[in-house]
Formats: sequence, C-alpha cells, structure tokens
Amino acid sequence: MTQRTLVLLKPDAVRRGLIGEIIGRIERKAGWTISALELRSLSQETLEQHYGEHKGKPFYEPLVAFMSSGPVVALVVDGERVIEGIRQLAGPTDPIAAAPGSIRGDFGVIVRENLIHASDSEESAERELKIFFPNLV
Ligand code: RTP
Ligand code: MG
Repeated sequence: MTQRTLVLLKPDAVRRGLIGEIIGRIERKAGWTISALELRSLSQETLEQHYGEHKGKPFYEPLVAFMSSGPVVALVVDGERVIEGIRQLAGPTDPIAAAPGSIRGDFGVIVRENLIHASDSEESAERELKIFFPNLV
C-alpha cells in the first residue's frame, strides 16, 4: 500500500548536525522516495495548525516555542507503508522509552526535543501535507 507522509526534522536535529544521519536512515529503506525537502523556519500560524490537537495541554506553549527556536527540515516521503514505517524508525515520543536503534532512542533524552515528527495516520498525513506542501501534486 503506497502512502505519503510528512516528516519534520525538529530544530534540535538541525542544530546538532543530525540531518544527514536521519535522512540517511529514511533513504536506505527499500522503496521509499523523498519527493520534497526544504529547510524552513515555521511561523506561529503554521505551528498552531500543525499542533492544534495539543492546544490547551501543558506542553503546548513550550512545544511551539521549541519548534520555532530554529529551522526545521520538512520532507515528504512516499512509499510502501511509509506512515507506520517512519513512526517505527522514530520510536515512541519519550526518547528514554524508545529502543536503541530507533532515531529517538539513539539520539534523544528530553521528551520535547525528540528530533523528528512523522504523521501518525493517513488522516494526519493528508491534513499535515496540506499545511506544509499545499502545492505538491
Ligand atoms: P510528533 O507529533 O511531534 O510526531 O510526536 P508524537 O506524535 O510522538 O507525540 P505527540 O503526543 O503528538 O506530541 C507532540 C510533541 O510534543 C512534545 N511533547 N512534549 N510531556 C511533554 O513535555 C511533551 N509531550 C509531548 C514532543 O516534542 C512531541 O513529539
Ligand atoms: Mg503527534
């Protein structure tokens, strides 16, 4: 089942020089294709749309501050079961709970600064792709 997903390399990943390491893991999966890729700074409006489901939660304001603390790398990835696949590569939200071998498990410690975002379902992917890459066909 070919799918399309949105991936963000968060500001901590960019600051720490982990762009190549993380994209390399995605690229090496057989049959997945990067169809868009851009370094960009996210506006408050974009973050409000993207993380709207978390508005009102205690971690929302610090999350938005963190996500606007530096540029992110936004990618669109296409391929077989890529939505579930990249969530697996990333590991659970809390990097300490994430197994070694996963991106968060290998490089993260802090829950907020967990390196990568990946859409968590087909519905989320569709919604998030419209926010970040509205003109992609
Ligand atoms: P993401 O949306 O960024 O891909 O991460 P996720 O699905 O694994 O986690 P989610 O529950 O959607 O949370 C979004 C992001 O908010 C930060 N967070 N901080 N307790 C906390 O301090 C807390 N909980 C979540 C993380 O950056 C998480 O990825
Ligand atoms: Mg999420």
